[in-house]
Amino acid sequence: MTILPMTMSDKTDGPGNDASLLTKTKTKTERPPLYKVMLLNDDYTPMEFVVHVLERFFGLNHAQAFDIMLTVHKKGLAVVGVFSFEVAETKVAQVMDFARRHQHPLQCTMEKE
Ligand code: TYC
Repeated sequence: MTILPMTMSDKTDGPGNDASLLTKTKTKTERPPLYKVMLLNDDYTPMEFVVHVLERFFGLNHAQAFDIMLTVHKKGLAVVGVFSFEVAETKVAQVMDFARRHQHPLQCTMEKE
């Protein structure tokens, strides 16, 4: 009869508790990335339609919506909100679909912050 020494992987202190696997401790919790949602200017979409979009899909009051619409009109684009990937994707899709249904060329895009 031969007696062999036990290796680390033989020494367990219960099911799923192999002693050699107990060193992997998670030390950091990273926050998920955020995405800027932007509206782009064009020459055809009516100002009131853009104001309505900002109120309806981004929860802005009329004064806030009017200000952001004017910023887009003057500067070419503006960030209208910052969201998780899934929420940003949904907002962009909702705005693009709403604009298409009303036959306006309004463009809404997202970009990693
Ligand atoms: N430039 C448009 C106009 O003069 C208004 C407008 C504002 C269009 C913002 C798009 O994202 C936009 N009617």
